[in-house]
Amino acid sequence: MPMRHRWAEIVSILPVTGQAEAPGGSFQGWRNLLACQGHSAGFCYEGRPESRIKSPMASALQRIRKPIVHTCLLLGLLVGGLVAAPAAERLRLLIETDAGGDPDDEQSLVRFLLYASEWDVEGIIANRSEARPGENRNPERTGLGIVRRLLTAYGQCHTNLSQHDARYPTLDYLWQRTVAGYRDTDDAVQLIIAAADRADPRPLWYSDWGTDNGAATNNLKRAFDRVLLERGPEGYAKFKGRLRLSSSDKFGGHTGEIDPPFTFWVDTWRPEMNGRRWYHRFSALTSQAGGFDLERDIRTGHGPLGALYPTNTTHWGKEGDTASFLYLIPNGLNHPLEPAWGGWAGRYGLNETFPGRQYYWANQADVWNGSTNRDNTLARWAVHLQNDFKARLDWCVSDFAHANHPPVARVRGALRRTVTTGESVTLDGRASTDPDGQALRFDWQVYSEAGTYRGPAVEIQQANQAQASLVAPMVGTPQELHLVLAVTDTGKPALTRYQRVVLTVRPR
Ligand SMILES: [Ca+2]
Ligand SMILES: [Ca+2]
Repeated sequence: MPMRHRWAEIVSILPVTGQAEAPGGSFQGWRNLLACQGHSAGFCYEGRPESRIKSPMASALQRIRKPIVHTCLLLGLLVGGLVAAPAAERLRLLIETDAGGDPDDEQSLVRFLLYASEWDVEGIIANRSEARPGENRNPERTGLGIVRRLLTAYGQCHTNLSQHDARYPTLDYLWQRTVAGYRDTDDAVQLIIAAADRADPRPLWYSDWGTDNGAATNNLKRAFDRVLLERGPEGYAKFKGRLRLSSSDKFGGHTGEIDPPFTFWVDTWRPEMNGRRWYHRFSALTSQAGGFDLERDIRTGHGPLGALYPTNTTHWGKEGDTASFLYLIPNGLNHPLEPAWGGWAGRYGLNETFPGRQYYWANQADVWNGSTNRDNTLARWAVHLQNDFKARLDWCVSDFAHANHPPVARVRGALRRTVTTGESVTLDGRASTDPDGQALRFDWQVYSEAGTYRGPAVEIQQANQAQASLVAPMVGTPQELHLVLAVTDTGKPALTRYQRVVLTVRPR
Protein backbone atom coordinates (compact mmCIF):
# COMPACT_ATOMS: atom_id res chain seq x y z
CA MET A 1 0.00 0.00 0.00
CA PRO A 2 1.43 3.43 -0.85
CA MET A 3 2.52 5.36 2.22
CA ARG A 4 0.11 8.15 1.42
CA HIS A 5 -2.90 5.91 1.94
CA ARG A 6 -1.56 4.04 4.92
CA TRP A 7 -0.82 7.19 6.88
CA ALA A 8 -3.91 8.97 5.69
CA GLU A 9 -5.87 6.21 7.38
CA ILE A 10 -3.88 6.36 10.59
CA VAL A 11 -3.88 10.13 10.77
CA SER A 12 -7.59 10.35 10.05
CA ILE A 13 -8.43 8.57 13.29
CA LEU A 14 -6.32 10.91 15.40
CA PRO A 15 -8.25 13.61 17.21
CA VAL A 16 -5.39 16.14 17.14
CA THR A 17 -2.48 16.39 14.75
CA GLY A 18 -0.09 17.71 17.34
CA GLN A 19 0.53 20.78 15.27
CA ALA A 20 -0.98 23.06 17.85
CA GLU A 21 1.53 21.95 20.40
CA ALA A 22 4.32 23.80 18.69
CA PRO A 23 2.67 26.93 17.46
CA GLY A 24 5.79 28.93 16.92
CA GLY A 25 5.07 31.12 19.87
CA SER A 26 8.50 32.58 19.61
CA PHE A 27 7.71 33.65 16.12
CA GLN A 28 4.96 35.72 17.41
CA GLY A 29 7.44 36.96 19.97
CA TRP A 30 9.89 37.85 17.23
CA ARG A 31 7.19 39.67 15.37
CA ASN A 32 6.04 41.44 18.45
CA LEU A 33 9.51 42.35 19.45
CA LEU A 34 9.99 44.15 16.15
CA ALA A 35 6.65 45.76 16.66
CA CYS A 36 7.35 46.62 20.26
CA GLN A 37 10.64 48.41 19.94
CA GLY A 38 9.92 51.85 21.24
CA HIS A 39 6.18 51.42 20.95
CA SER A 40 3.18 50.93 23.13
CA ALA A 41 2.46 47.46 24.39
CA GLY A 42 -0.93 47.77 22.74
CA PHE A 43 0.64 46.89 19.44
CA CYS A 44 1.89 43.67 20.92
CA TYR A 45 -1.60 42.31 20.61
CA GLU A 46 -1.53 42.96 16.93
CA GLY A 47 0.40 41.62 14.02
CA ARG A 48 -0.96 39.32 11.45
CA PRO A 49 -4.75 39.35 11.59
CA GLU A 50 -5.65 36.12 13.30
CA SER A 51 -8.47 35.53 10.87
CA ARG A 52 -5.79 34.64 8.37
CA ILE A 53 -4.13 32.10 10.62
CA LYS A 54 -5.30 28.51 10.54
CA SER A 55 -7.28 27.46 13.54
CA PRO A 56 -4.70 25.28 15.36
CA MET A 57 -2.24 28.14 15.38
CA ALA A 58 -4.90 30.66 16.26
CA SER A 59 -5.94 28.67 19.30
CA ALA A 60 -2.34 28.22 20.30
CA LEU A 61 -1.77 31.93 19.91
CA GLN A 62 -4.63 32.57 22.29
CA ARG A 63 -2.77 30.53 24.88
CA ILE A 64 0.49 32.37 24.48
CA ARG A 65 -0.90 35.88 24.30
CA LYS A 66 -0.45 36.79 27.91
CA PRO A 67 3.21 35.87 28.16
CA ILE A 68 3.80 37.70 24.90
CA VAL A 69 2.39 40.91 26.26
CA HIS A 70 4.60 40.62 29.29
CA THR A 71 7.60 39.79 27.15
CA CYS A 72 6.83 42.70 24.91
CA LEU A 73 6.60 45.13 27.79
CA LEU A 74 9.87 43.90 29.19
CA LEU A 75 11.68 43.80 25.91
CA GLY A 76 10.28 47.15 24.86
CA LEU A 77 11.92 48.58 27.93
CA LEU A 78 15.14 46.66 27.54
CA VAL A 79 15.87 47.10 23.88
CA GLY A 80 14.57 50.58 23.24
CA GLY A 81 17.85 51.72 21.80
CA LEU A 82 19.29 48.50 20.47
CA VAL A 83 19.65 47.58 16.84
CA ALA A 84 19.03 43.89 17.12
CA ALA A 85 16.69 41.41 18.68
CA PRO A 86 18.10 39.72 21.79
CA ALA A 87 19.28 36.16 21.43
CA ALA A 88 16.07 34.62 22.72
CA GLU A 89 14.12 36.23 19.90
CA ARG A 90 16.45 35.46 17.03
CA LEU A 91 15.45 32.91 14.45
CA ARG A 92 17.03 29.48 14.65
CA LEU A 93 18.23 28.46 11.18
CA LEU A 94 19.63 25.25 9.76
CA ILE A 95 20.72 24.98 6.12
CA GLU A 96 21.50 22.04 3.84
CA THR A 97 23.71 22.71 0.82
CA ASP A 98 24.79 20.63 -2.17
CA ALA A 99 28.11 22.50 -2.26
CA GLY A 100 30.35 20.65 -4.67
CA GLY A 101 27.81 20.76 -7.48
CA ASP A 102 26.94 24.12 -9.01
CA PRO A 103 29.53 26.52 -7.52
CA ASP A 104 26.76 29.01 -6.80
CA ASP A 105 26.30 27.38 -3.40
CA GLU A 106 29.77 28.61 -2.50
CA GLN A 107 28.76 32.12 -3.59
CA SER A 108 25.67 31.96 -1.41
CA LEU A 109 27.73 30.57 1.49
CA VAL A 110 30.06 33.59 1.40
CA ARG A 111 27.07 35.87 1.79
CA PHE A 112 25.38 33.58 4.32
CA LEU A 113 28.41 33.56 6.61
CA LEU A 114 28.56 37.36 6.50
CA TYR A 115 24.99 37.39 7.85
CA ALA A 116 25.61 34.67 10.44
CA SER A 117 25.30 37.38 13.10
CA GLU A 118 21.60 37.72 12.35
CA TRP A 119 20.40 34.26 13.43
CA ASP A 120 21.24 31.39 15.72
CA VAL A 121 22.79 29.08 13.15
CA GLU A 122 21.76 25.58 14.22
CA GLY A 123 23.65 23.76 11.53
CA ILE A 124 25.18 23.58 8.09
CA ILE A 125 24.74 20.26 6.30
CA ALA A 126 26.84 19.39 3.26
CA ASN A 127 25.08 16.62 1.37
CA ARG A 128 27.30 15.98 -1.64
CA SER A 129 30.07 13.47 -0.98
CA GLU A 130 31.94 14.12 -4.22
CA ALA A 131 32.40 17.38 -6.08
CA ARG A 132 31.20 17.27 -9.67
CA PRO A 133 34.17 17.09 -12.06
CA GLY A 134 34.41 19.91 -14.58
CA GLU A 135 31.64 22.14 -13.29
CA ASN A 136 33.05 22.47 -9.79
CA ARG A 137 36.72 23.49 -9.59
CA ASN A 138 37.15 23.76 -5.85
CA PRO A 139 40.44 22.12 -4.74
CA GLU A 140 38.46 20.44 -1.96
CA ARG A 141 36.58 17.52 -3.50
CA THR A 142 33.90 16.79 -0.91
CA GLY A 143 30.94 18.90 0.12
CA LEU A 144 32.08 18.98 3.73
CA GLY A 145 35.62 19.91 2.70
CA ILE A 146 34.30 22.80 0.61
CA VAL A 147 32.12 24.16 3.43
CA ARG A 148 34.96 23.79 5.94
CA ARG A 149 37.29 25.70 3.63
CA LEU A 150 34.80 28.58 3.65
CA LEU A 151 34.43 28.30 7.44
CA THR A 152 38.20 28.47 7.88
CA ALA A 153 38.27 31.69 5.84
CA TYR A 154 35.39 33.03 7.94
CA GLY A 155 37.39 32.23 11.05
CA GLN A 156 40.29 34.28 9.72
CA CYS A 157 37.91 37.24 9.32
CA HIS A 158 36.19 36.77 12.67
CA THR A 159 38.35 39.14 14.69
CA ASN A 160 37.52 41.95 12.30
CA LEU A 161 33.88 41.00 11.83
CA SER A 162 33.18 40.93 15.54
CA GLN A 163 34.34 44.55 15.86
CA HIS A 164 31.36 45.48 13.72
CA ASP A 165 28.83 43.10 15.23
CA ALA A 166 29.61 41.21 18.42
CA ARG A 167 27.00 38.59 17.55
CA TYR A 168 29.10 36.89 14.88
CA PRO A 169 29.47 33.27 16.02
CA THR A 170 32.97 31.94 16.50
CA LEU A 171 34.56 29.55 14.04
CA ASP A 172 34.42 26.84 16.68
CA TYR A 173 30.69 27.31 17.15
CA LEU A 174 29.98 26.93 13.44
CA TRP A 175 32.50 24.13 12.97
CA GLN A 176 30.80 21.99 15.60
CA ARG A 177 27.48 22.40 13.82
CA THR A 178 28.74 21.68 10.31
CA VAL A 179 28.33 18.05 9.28
CA ALA A 180 28.27 15.72 6.30
CA GLY A 181 24.85 14.57 5.17
CA TYR A 182 26.03 11.85 2.78
CA ARG A 183 24.19 8.61 2.04
CA ASP A 184 26.40 6.60 4.38
CA THR A 185 26.46 9.09 7.26
CA ASP A 186 23.91 9.78 9.97
CA ASP A 187 25.32 13.00 11.45
CA ALA A 188 22.99 15.32 9.58
CA VAL A 189 19.83 13.43 10.45
CA GLN A 190 20.87 13.43 14.10
CA LEU A 191 21.70 17.15 13.95
CA ILE A 192 18.25 17.99 12.57
CA ILE A 193 16.40 15.82 15.05
CA ALA A 194 18.39 17.20 17.99
CA ALA A 195 17.79 20.81 16.90
CA ALA A 196 14.05 20.26 16.47
CA ASP A 197 13.76 18.36 19.75
CA ARG A 198 15.74 20.88 21.79
CA ALA A 199 13.85 22.45 24.68
CA ASP A 200 13.72 25.83 22.96
CA PRO A 201 10.35 27.48 22.42
CA ARG A 202 11.42 28.79 19.04
CA PRO A 203 10.65 26.76 15.94
CA LEU A 204 13.48 25.61 13.69
CA TRP A 205 13.83 27.25 10.29
CA TYR A 206 15.24 24.94 7.65
CA SER A 207 16.50 25.60 4.11
CA ASP A 208 17.42 23.05 1.51
CA TRP A 209 19.55 24.83 -1.05
CA GLY A 210 18.27 22.98 -4.07
CA THR A 211 19.90 19.60 -3.61
CA ASP A 212 20.57 18.29 -7.12
CA ASN A 213 21.70 15.12 -8.90
CA GLY A 214 24.63 13.45 -7.19
CA ALA A 215 23.74 14.72 -3.73
CA ALA A 216 22.41 12.43 -1.04
CA THR A 217 18.72 12.18 -0.24
CA ASN A 218 17.64 15.33 1.52
CA ASN A 219 18.41 14.93 5.20
CA LEU A 220 15.22 16.50 6.49
CA LYS A 221 13.30 13.93 4.45
CA ARG A 222 15.44 11.24 6.06
CA ALA A 223 14.74 12.72 9.49
CA PHE A 224 10.99 12.71 8.79
CA ASP A 225 11.13 9.10 7.61
CA ARG A 226 12.91 8.09 10.79
CA VAL A 227 10.70 10.05 13.17
CA LEU A 228 7.59 8.66 11.50
CA LEU A 229 8.91 5.13 11.88
CA GLU A 230 10.15 5.51 15.44
CA ARG A 231 7.57 7.88 16.97
CA GLY A 232 4.44 7.12 14.97
CA PRO A 233 2.09 9.68 13.44
CA GLU A 234 1.56 11.66 16.63
CA GLY A 235 5.27 12.10 17.31
CA TYR A 236 5.77 12.83 13.63
CA ALA A 237 3.12 15.56 13.69
CA LYS A 238 4.71 17.15 16.74
CA PHE A 239 8.16 17.03 15.16
CA LYS A 240 6.93 18.43 11.83
CA GLY A 241 5.16 21.23 13.69
CA ARG A 242 8.54 22.41 14.99
CA LEU A 243 9.76 23.21 11.48
CA ARG A 244 9.35 26.36 9.40
CA LEU A 245 10.64 26.21 5.85
CA SER A 246 12.37 28.66 3.57
CA SER A 247 13.30 25.86 1.27
CA SER A 248 13.30 24.01 -2.01
CA ASP A 249 10.95 21.05 -2.13
CA LYS A 250 12.96 17.86 -1.57
CA PHE A 251 10.77 16.04 0.90
CA GLY A 252 8.90 13.44 -1.13
CA GLY A 253 5.63 12.40 0.46
CA HIS A 254 6.20 14.70 3.44
CA THR A 255 5.47 17.70 1.20
CA GLY A 256 1.87 17.11 0.29
CA GLU A 257 0.78 13.57 1.13
CA ILE A 258 1.65 12.70 4.69
CA ASP A 259 -0.36 14.77 7.18
CA PRO A 260 -0.10 17.15 8.84
CA PRO A 261 1.09 19.74 6.31
CA PHE A 262 4.01 21.98 7.20
CA THR A 263 2.94 24.89 9.38
CA PHE A 264 4.56 27.45 7.10
CA TRP A 265 6.66 27.21 3.95
CA VAL A 266 8.20 29.72 1.57
CA ASP A 267 9.83 28.42 -1.60
CA THR A 268 12.14 31.24 -2.71
CA TRP A 269 13.22 29.38 -5.86
CA ARG A 270 10.01 29.06 -7.85
CA PRO A 271 7.71 29.07 -9.78
CA GLU A 272 8.61 29.64 -13.40
CA MET A 273 6.83 32.74 -14.64
CA ASN A 274 7.11 34.11 -18.16
CA GLY A 275 9.46 31.23 -18.89
CA ARG A 276 11.87 32.17 -16.09
CA ARG A 277 12.84 30.50 -12.84
CA TRP A 278 12.82 32.98 -9.97
CA TYR A 279 16.18 31.95 -8.56
CA HIS A 280 17.80 32.53 -11.92
CA ARG A 281 16.68 36.16 -11.78
CA PHE A 282 18.83 36.95 -8.74
CA SER A 283 21.93 37.44 -10.88
CA ALA A 284 20.27 39.73 -13.43
CA LEU A 285 18.64 41.84 -10.73
CA THR A 286 21.49 42.20 -8.25
CA SER A 287 24.93 41.36 -9.59
CA GLN A 288 25.59 44.92 -10.81
CA ALA A 289 22.98 46.81 -8.81
CA GLY A 290 24.18 50.23 -7.69
CA GLY A 291 27.46 49.71 -9.54
CA PHE A 292 28.27 46.53 -7.62
CA ASP A 293 31.42 44.91 -8.97
CA LEU A 294 32.01 41.30 -8.07
CA GLU A 295 35.77 41.41 -8.51
CA ARG A 296 36.29 44.76 -6.78
CA ASP A 297 33.72 44.42 -4.00
CA ILE A 298 34.00 40.73 -3.10
CA ARG A 299 37.06 38.96 -4.44
CA THR A 300 39.76 41.60 -4.23
CA GLY A 301 41.08 43.21 -1.06
CA HIS A 302 38.24 41.97 1.15
CA GLY A 303 39.93 39.13 2.95
CA PRO A 304 40.08 35.35 2.62
CA LEU A 305 36.32 34.71 2.63
CA GLY A 306 35.46 37.02 -0.26
CA ALA A 307 38.45 35.62 -2.17
CA LEU A 308 36.73 32.21 -2.22
CA TYR A 309 33.66 33.52 -4.09
CA PRO A 310 33.72 31.53 -7.36
CA THR A 311 33.00 33.13 -10.74
CA ASN A 312 32.49 30.03 -12.90
CA THR A 313 28.71 29.92 -12.68
CA THR A 314 26.19 29.98 -15.53
CA HIS A 315 25.02 33.42 -14.38
CA TRP A 316 27.38 36.15 -13.12
CA GLY A 317 27.08 36.19 -9.33
CA LYS A 318 24.39 33.54 -9.63
CA GLU A 319 23.75 32.87 -5.91
CA GLY A 320 20.66 30.82 -6.68
CA ASP A 321 20.17 29.88 -3.04
CA THR A 322 20.65 33.33 -1.49
CA ALA A 323 17.01 34.43 -1.47
CA SER A 324 16.21 31.69 1.06
CA PHE A 325 18.10 33.52 3.80
CA LEU A 326 17.74 37.09 2.52
CA TYR A 327 14.11 36.44 3.30
CA LEU A 328 15.05 35.89 6.96
CA ILE A 329 17.29 38.91 7.58
CA PRO A 330 15.59 41.18 10.12
CA ASN A 331 16.00 44.58 8.45
CA GLY A 332 12.64 46.09 9.38
CA LEU A 333 11.20 45.39 5.93
CA ASN A 334 11.11 41.61 5.73
CA HIS A 335 8.86 39.67 8.02
CA PRO A 336 9.42 35.91 8.31
CA LEU A 337 5.72 35.09 8.60
CA GLU A 338 4.52 37.58 6.02
CA PRO A 339 5.92 36.62 2.60
CA ALA A 340 3.17 38.65 0.91
CA TRP A 341 4.53 41.81 2.52
CA GLY A 342 7.68 41.70 0.37
CA GLY A 343 11.31 42.29 1.23
CA TRP A 344 14.86 41.76 0.04
CA ALA A 345 14.00 38.32 -1.39
CA GLY A 346 11.00 39.66 -3.33
CA ARG A 347 7.32 39.29 -2.68
CA TYR A 348 5.45 36.00 -2.49
CA GLY A 349 1.93 34.68 -2.76
CA LEU A 350 0.13 31.50 -1.79
CA ASN A 351 1.27 28.48 -3.76
CA GLU A 352 -1.85 27.47 -5.65
CA THR A 353 -0.58 23.90 -5.99
CA PHE A 354 -1.39 23.41 -2.29
CA PRO A 355 -4.76 25.06 -1.75
CA GLY A 356 -5.64 25.85 1.85
CA ARG A 357 -2.07 25.55 3.12
CA GLN A 358 0.37 28.19 4.31
CA TYR A 359 2.72 27.44 1.42
CA TYR A 360 4.11 30.41 -0.53
CA TRP A 361 6.20 30.97 -3.64
CA ALA A 362 7.33 33.78 -5.92
CA ASN A 363 4.24 34.31 -8.06
CA GLN A 364 3.61 38.00 -7.42
CA ALA A 365 4.27 41.15 -9.45
CA ASP A 366 4.85 44.77 -8.41
CA VAL A 367 4.29 48.04 -10.25
CA TRP A 368 7.55 49.94 -10.03
CA ASN A 369 9.35 52.48 -12.22
CA GLY A 370 6.67 52.30 -14.89
CA SER A 371 6.45 48.55 -15.36
CA THR A 372 4.59 45.64 -13.81
CA ASN A 373 6.37 42.33 -13.35
CA ARG A 374 7.82 39.91 -10.86
CA ASP A 375 11.37 41.23 -11.15
CA ASN A 376 10.25 44.49 -9.55
CA THR A 377 9.52 42.76 -6.25
CA LEU A 378 13.27 42.29 -5.80
CA ALA A 379 14.69 44.97 -8.13
CA ARG A 380 13.19 47.73 -5.96
CA TRP A 381 15.52 46.77 -3.09
CA ALA A 382 18.50 45.44 -5.07
CA VAL A 383 20.83 48.40 -4.54
CA HIS A 384 20.15 48.32 -0.79
CA LEU A 385 20.88 44.64 -0.36
CA GLN A 386 24.02 44.75 -2.50
CA ASN A 387 25.35 47.79 -0.65
CA ASP A 388 24.73 45.91 2.58
CA PHE A 389 26.72 42.93 1.30
CA LYS A 390 29.48 45.30 0.21
CA ALA A 391 29.69 46.85 3.69
CA ARG A 392 29.99 43.43 5.33
CA LEU A 393 32.84 42.56 3.00
CA ASP A 394 34.50 45.78 4.14
CA TRP A 395 34.01 44.61 7.74
CA CYS A 396 36.23 41.62 6.95
CA VAL A 397 39.24 43.89 6.53
CA SER A 398 38.46 47.19 8.27
CA ASP A 399 38.10 48.46 11.82
CA PHE A 400 34.91 50.14 12.98
CA ALA A 401 36.00 53.67 12.12
CA HIS A 402 36.83 52.71 8.54
CA ALA A 403 33.63 50.96 7.53
CA ASN A 404 29.97 51.80 7.38
CA HIS A 405 27.18 50.39 9.55
CA PRO A 406 23.46 50.44 8.85
CA PRO A 407 21.22 53.07 10.39
CA VAL A 408 18.40 52.21 12.76
CA ALA A 409 15.00 53.18 11.39
CA ARG A 410 12.46 54.09 14.06
CA VAL A 411 8.93 55.30 13.61
CA ARG A 412 7.26 56.88 16.61
CA GLY A 413 3.87 55.55 17.60
CA ALA A 414 2.26 52.25 16.79
CA LEU A 415 3.38 50.37 13.69
CA ARG A 416 -0.11 49.07 13.16
CA ARG A 417 -2.84 51.67 13.30
CA THR A 418 -6.52 51.84 12.60
CA VAL A 419 -7.59 55.11 10.97
CA THR A 420 -10.72 56.49 9.35
CA THR A 421 -11.19 57.84 5.84
CA GLY A 422 -10.25 61.51 5.74
CA GLU A 423 -8.13 61.32 8.90
CA SER A 424 -4.71 62.93 8.77
CA VAL A 425 -1.98 60.40 9.64
CA THR A 426 1.34 61.66 11.01
CA LEU A 427 4.45 59.66 10.21
CA ASP A 428 7.43 60.47 12.37
CA GLY A 429 10.82 58.89 11.70
CA ARG A 430 12.85 61.45 13.66
CA ALA A 431 13.98 58.90 16.25
CA SER A 432 16.02 57.10 13.58
CA THR A 433 19.76 57.02 14.24
CA ASP A 434 23.02 55.93 12.73
CA PRO A 435 25.85 54.24 14.65
CA ASP A 436 28.38 56.24 12.62
CA GLY A 437 26.64 59.54 13.32
CA GLN A 438 25.96 60.15 9.63
CA ALA A 439 23.20 62.34 8.24
CA LEU A 440 20.15 60.33 7.23
CA ARG A 441 17.89 60.44 4.19
CA PHE A 442 14.24 59.49 4.49
CA ASP A 443 11.96 57.95 1.92
CA TRP A 444 8.34 57.19 2.85
CA GLN A 445 6.66 54.92 0.33
CA VAL A 446 3.24 53.41 -0.09
CA TYR A 447 3.75 49.71 -0.82
CA SER A 448 0.43 49.21 -2.55
CA GLU A 449 0.69 45.54 -3.45
CA ALA A 450 1.52 44.50 0.11
CA GLY A 451 -1.86 45.78 1.31
CA THR A 452 -5.45 45.44 0.14
CA TYR A 453 -6.34 49.06 -0.68
CA ARG A 454 -6.82 49.39 -4.46
CA GLY A 455 -8.28 52.87 -4.85
CA PRO A 456 -6.65 56.02 -6.26
CA ALA A 457 -2.98 56.48 -5.35
CA VAL A 458 -2.36 57.78 -1.85
CA GLU A 459 0.02 60.71 -1.75
CA ILE A 460 2.46 61.12 1.12
CA GLN A 461 3.22 64.74 1.99
CA GLN A 462 6.92 65.45 2.60
CA ALA A 463 7.76 61.89 1.63
CA ASN A 464 11.49 62.70 1.76
CA GLN A 465 11.44 64.27 5.21
CA ALA A 466 11.80 62.61 8.60
CA GLN A 467 8.25 63.75 9.33
CA ALA A 468 5.61 63.07 6.73
CA SER A 469 1.85 62.74 6.60
CA LEU A 470 -1.02 61.48 4.53
CA VAL A 471 -4.76 61.62 4.47
CA ALA A 472 -6.46 58.24 4.87
CA PRO A 473 -8.17 57.45 1.56
CA MET A 474 -11.80 56.71 0.80
CA VAL A 475 -12.74 53.07 1.29
CA GLY A 476 -16.00 51.15 1.15
CA THR A 477 -14.89 48.46 3.59
CA PRO A 478 -11.82 48.28 5.87
CA GLN A 479 -8.62 48.03 3.82
CA GLU A 480 -4.96 47.59 4.67
CA LEU A 481 -2.44 50.17 3.49
CA HIS A 482 1.31 49.51 3.86
CA LEU A 483 3.74 52.39 4.35
CA VAL A 484 7.47 51.75 4.29
CA LEU A 485 10.02 54.15 5.70
CA ALA A 486 13.44 53.57 4.14
CA VAL A 487 16.21 55.31 6.10
CA THR A 488 19.49 55.58 4.22
CA ASP A 489 22.71 56.88 5.70
CA THR A 490 25.34 58.96 3.91
CA GLY A 491 28.26 56.60 4.43
CA LYS A 492 30.09 54.53 1.83
CA PRO A 493 28.43 52.40 0.69
CA ALA A 494 25.13 54.01 1.68
CA LEU A 495 23.14 51.61 3.87
CA THR A 496 19.40 51.32 4.36
CA ARG A 497 17.09 50.02 7.04
CA TYR A 498 13.31 50.18 7.24
CA GLN A 499 10.20 50.33 9.31
CA ARG A 500 6.80 49.43 8.05
CA VAL A 501 3.56 50.99 9.23
CA VAL A 502 0.40 49.04 8.45
CA LEU A 503 -2.77 51.10 8.42
CA THR A 504 -6.21 49.61 8.55
CA VAL A 505 -8.39 52.24 6.92
CA ARG A 506 -12.04 52.18 7.92
CA PRO A 507 -14.84 53.95 6.10
CA ARG A 508 -16.22 57.07 7.73
CA1 LIG B 1 22.39 24.55 -4.51
CA1 LIG C 1 26.20 54.35 8.87
